[in-house]
Parts: sequence; C-alpha cells; structure tokens
Amino acid sequence: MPVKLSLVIPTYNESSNIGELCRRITSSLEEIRLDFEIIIVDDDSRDLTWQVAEGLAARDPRIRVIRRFRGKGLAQAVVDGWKNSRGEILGVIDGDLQHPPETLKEMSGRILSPSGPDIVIASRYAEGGSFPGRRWQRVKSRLAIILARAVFSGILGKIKDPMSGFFILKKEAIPVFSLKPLGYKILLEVLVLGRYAKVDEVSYQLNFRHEGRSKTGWKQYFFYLLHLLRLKKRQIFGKKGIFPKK
Ligand SMILES: Nc1nc2c(ncn2[C@@H]2O[C@H](COP(=O)(O)OP(=O)(O)OP(=O)(O)O)[C@@H](O)[C@H]2O)c(=O)[nH]1
Ligand SMILES: [Mg+2]
Repeated sequence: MPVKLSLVIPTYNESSNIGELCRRITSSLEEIRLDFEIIIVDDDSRDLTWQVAEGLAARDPRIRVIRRFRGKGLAQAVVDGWKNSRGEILGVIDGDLQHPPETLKEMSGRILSPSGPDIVIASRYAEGGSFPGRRWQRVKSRLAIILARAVFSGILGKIKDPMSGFFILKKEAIPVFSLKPLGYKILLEVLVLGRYAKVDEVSYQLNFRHEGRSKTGWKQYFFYLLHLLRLKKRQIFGKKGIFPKK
C-alpha cells in the first residue's frame, strides 16, 4: 500500500540512538497525521543496531530494516533505502539524534502545501539555524560548501546548506535508480541530477552527538573531492536520459 512519506535512516553503530529517534519521528508525524514508513538501512553494525531496529520493526509495521552486508557507505545506503520505498515523498535523517526529528513537521507541512516546493532542506545555515561543535568542524563544512558552489554555481544558487544530511523531496523530482553517490554527501547529487521548480530551506539547530561515535574522517573528504569531479562529469556528459520516459 502506498504511503505519503518514506523516511530513510542510515545507521552504523547507532544502537543507543535508534529507539529514541524512531519514537520521536513517530510521535511528530502522528501529530500532523502523516502516513509514513521508516526504513532503517544498517551496514551490519558491530553494536547490533540492526537487531535493535528489527525489534522496533516487530512492534511497529511502519518500520522496516534493511541490513546490508557489503555496505558502500552512507550515501549509497540512503539510495538503497529509497529504492525500496513506497512513498510519494522521500526523506533522510541521521540516526544519531543530531537532526531534531520534530523539524519534520514543518518540512512536511511545506512540501504538502498547495504549489509547495519539490524539496525541503533542513539547514544549519538558514536564519535561526545553528552548527555547534569544534571550530575546525565548522571550517571544514564551510570549505566543502565553497568548493561545491565553485563547481556547481548555477545549480546550487541560493541554497545555504547544500551539504545537509536532513531533507525531504518529491520522488518524481529525482531519478532514484540512476543515483550513484560516493561517500557521504547525498544531497549534492540529488540537487545536481534532480529537477526542481522550487527549493525551500527550514532552519534547524544541529545537536551534539550524545551517544555513539562519529564516522567522518579524512577518507570522507577524499571521497567528497572524487564525488565532486565525477558528478561534474556526469552533469556535463550524462544527465540526458536519466529520467525514465513517461
Ligand atoms: N548505513 C550506513 N550508515 C552510516 C555509514 N556511515 C555513517 N552512517 C550513518 O549516517 C549518519 C551520519 O553519520 P555521522 O558519523 O553522524 O556523520 P556526521 O553527522 O556528518 O558527523 P558528526 O557530526 O561527527 O556526527 C549516522 O546515522 C551514521 O550512523 C555507513 O557506512 N553506512
Ligand atoms: Mg552525526
């Protein structure tokens, strides 16, 4: 049966966070009476996140778990979740509670409004948003955005947080089966290869990670550079024909 929103949670070693996150997503979306499914895509976490998630799924049919054994990273986990989704609207939220799930209420309200946007991005940089943490982390995030803007100036336009890992979009706007992201940054590929008449941003305050550990490291920055180059090449030579003909 189709649902309105399919929300993917990519996880790796988030057993201490996934229960609370699912509870908060569920109560937020029930509050606005939105029909939804949660798809947890776990890369066979050593802390058995998949097992905790399967326990949640056994109690709530709206929750499903995909356990991958040869994971190809965060961004591909999101795409694999979307490929197995039933919703008209797709979304992603981190599994470590850094993204406040209550923001989904405003994001969903906007995308579902008459002539609403095709994509709503939760932004740390829009007015009212915030990005706590070490200064060096903020500098790295800013540098990544500057670089993306330099490579895709026309497409990224006025989008303040093109690196956000928290967004929802209309399924028809992206060629889900043609996405081939590398590494961490799924939104960039979604913006470059998708078709959007209107883009909206909602501010949010990024939380500190309370439990579990970060998986970002220098390797991710190397993948990011490679991804930028590959995406540029695809944009120039291969974008035509990636949307299936109606
Ligand atoms: N399935 C899957 N999920 C992943 C992978 N790497 C990270 N994740 C999940 O993706 C989300 C974001 O990862 P984080 O390590 O928190 O990355 P981040 O938020 O950019 O970095 P921090 O600010 O340091 O937390 C979390 O839910 C992780 O558990 C992966 O290889 N596979
Ligand atoms: Mg995080």
